[in-house]
Amino acid sequence: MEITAGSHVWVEDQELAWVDGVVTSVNGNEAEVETINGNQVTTKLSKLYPKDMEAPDTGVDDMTKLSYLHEPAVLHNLAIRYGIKEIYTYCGNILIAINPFQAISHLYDTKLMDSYKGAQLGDRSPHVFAITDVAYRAMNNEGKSNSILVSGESGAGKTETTKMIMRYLAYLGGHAAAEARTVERKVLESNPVLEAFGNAKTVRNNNSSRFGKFVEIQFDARGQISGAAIRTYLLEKSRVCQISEPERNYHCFYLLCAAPPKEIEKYKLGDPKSFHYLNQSSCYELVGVDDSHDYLATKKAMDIVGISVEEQDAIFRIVAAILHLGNIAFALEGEDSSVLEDDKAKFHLQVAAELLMCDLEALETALCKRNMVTPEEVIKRSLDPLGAAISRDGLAKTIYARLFDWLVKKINVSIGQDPDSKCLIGVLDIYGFESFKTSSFEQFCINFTNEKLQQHFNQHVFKMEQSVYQEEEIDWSYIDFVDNQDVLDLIEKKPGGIISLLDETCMFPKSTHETFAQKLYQTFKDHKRFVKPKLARTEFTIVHYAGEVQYQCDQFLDKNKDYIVPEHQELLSTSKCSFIASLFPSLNAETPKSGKFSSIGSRFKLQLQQLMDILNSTEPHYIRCIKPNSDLRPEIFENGVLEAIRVKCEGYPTNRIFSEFLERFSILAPEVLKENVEENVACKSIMEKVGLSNYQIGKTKIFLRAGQMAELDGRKAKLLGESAKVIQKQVRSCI
Ligand code: AOV
Ligand code: MG
Repeated sequence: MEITAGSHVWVEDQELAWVDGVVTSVNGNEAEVETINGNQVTTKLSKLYPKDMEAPDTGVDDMTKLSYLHEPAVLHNLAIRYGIKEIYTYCGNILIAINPFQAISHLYDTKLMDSYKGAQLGDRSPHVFAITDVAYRAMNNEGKSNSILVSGESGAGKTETTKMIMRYLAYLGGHAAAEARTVERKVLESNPVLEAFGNAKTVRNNNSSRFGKFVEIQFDARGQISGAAIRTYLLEKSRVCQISEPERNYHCFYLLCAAPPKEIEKYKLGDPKSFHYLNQSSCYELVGVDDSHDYLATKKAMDIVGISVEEQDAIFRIVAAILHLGNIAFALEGEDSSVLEDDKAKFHLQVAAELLMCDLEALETALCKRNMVTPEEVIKRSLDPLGAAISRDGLAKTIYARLFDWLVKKINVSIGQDPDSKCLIGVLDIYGFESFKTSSFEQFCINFTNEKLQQHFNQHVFKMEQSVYQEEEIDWSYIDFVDNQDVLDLIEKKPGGIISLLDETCMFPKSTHETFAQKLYQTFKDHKRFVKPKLARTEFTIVHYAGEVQYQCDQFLDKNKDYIVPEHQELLSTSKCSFIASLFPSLNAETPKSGKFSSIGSRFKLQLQQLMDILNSTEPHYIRCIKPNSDLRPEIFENGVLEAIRVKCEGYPTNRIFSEFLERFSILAPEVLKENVEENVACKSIMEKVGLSNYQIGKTKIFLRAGQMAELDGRKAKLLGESAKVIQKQVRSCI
């Protein structure tokens, strides 16, 4: 569209992201703009976006109703709605949810649920219930599985949204009789249990999920919930032993430290500040969270999901044992051996052994020594203090990870699967995109997941567009869309991708993180999604769809190795606590030989592929969550929504029913209305007269390329401006 003096435009602003204004003059390819906050800005014409002066002041509840589908228009619309506490907006079939960071009254109550039941999408204001209702109805009517995929950066509101979806599904598919309601109650109460053990405060979110979750809710032929399965993905293990300011460890540790005195005494706990695994950060409490209340709430939820009192005791005993393990400090003895540092360390060793119900000396040996197997004999070799601390942390992480897996398995058994269920609704809540000061292997896996999901999303949006075009019988065959396949290849291609190279490096005994980094630099020096930062020796940057993330390779090798020290395995499999022993079943011929390399990265990749296969067999529905900041500028990672819009823009982002189009633009060619032709012909005539091509005429609508609507509006404004001048002239000449 031609931008001239007098055009209403959006111009980029440091603080506000975008600000609107009026062009006062144009000089070559630069323009002067007077913004509404009174500033004069000089900027390139190409950086200006036309503002739709006909857009309603209260915003639109579906972004596809916007005439101009560009970033400022989209953000402005979301901002208007957010301002009036409308956190949900559609973009076609996609629901956009902006995190309100406060409870909005009645937004999720039963009365509201009633009102969404059976309503068509768009009949009522946008809501997570509406999308869920569509999925549920589609499943019932078509007998096909559906899925609801929730995405967005860390802290955007995915987990909260997922819980609302599950609540609404329990409402729709719930049982009338109280005794039959156990399935849905268990499904809902699995959330607080898994959050206590799998969520933690991070820089981005006080209740950040540190694992991915796919909940499959099964329904019987009458549409009632008959079972459920929860799959989880890669829990962040490193957090158990290592946290940095201002983060916290997993919630369960703090909950337990705030337990009633009887428990505190039983587990010999005390102030969280006294535990190494917790005091690496000075954050112990969370605003608005009462740990002692949550401890009891978690136990109650455990009751409901079917975890017995004895099991609960064993679980919290393990949690306490991990805290005590962390306090076992080592000192150097002789040249390269280690001993317990002091009496404090001895005390914690003793308590840890008691709680784990294993032999005290065996525990100490397992921490400080390693078996060296030679053809003749087994020699015990001492570890130095650093080696012993790594050994200790490894043990703590393994126990925690096994405990988490146990919880998931237990919940699944307790809820029960319905073998006869034909249809299910899957709800996906993964960890959102992350970039920290130091991003490690965990962030690499998390962001890889998000890339996978983004690809699924792109393809889905593209398919949806195609189906609209098909319905209207317009030609779409030449529309191409940009994909993130190149990033995925970089990460997961076999052979040659980062995960493959990492596995190779791990199997080669002399490798270090430096040789790994060198290998990456060599292999991907021309890859446009891979950057070697200047002066970097062990860092690399991936240009993700959502932005650049710099990864630190230091711990990639260790973290990729799925390995349990045989001495640890041996120790815990002989624990007198049957619960603990069961977490460490003796190795049999089928499990990989201990010591043999098995890769976390490759297994994760496989799991993700299986997840994608499941998702591809369902009808997907998308919810994109946005985390706003004070001026609602999405942080760099919130490109998801814009990405959807970009995919849309590759095709025909705007369409209008013929009559609407004529009403808005017939002024550009008034003669067409007089000719008494068909509406579609009239639309065509207008486009021809204005000199626009590449648009398409469907059966009931005209489809416009990006920018064409603005062009038409520009012409109209000019025409109105000219006729206004003519009128002014006429008026003046009359006076
Ligand atoms: P996430 O799941 O997307 O992040 P959460 O769902 O945990 O984000 O949301 C973060 C916080 O935002 C919550 O703890 C709530 O305080 C608040 N919040 C989110 N949605 C709502 C809502 N609909 N109404 C009120 N408050 C809300 V991460 O798990 O970090 O990627 O890994
Ligand atoms: Mg979450």
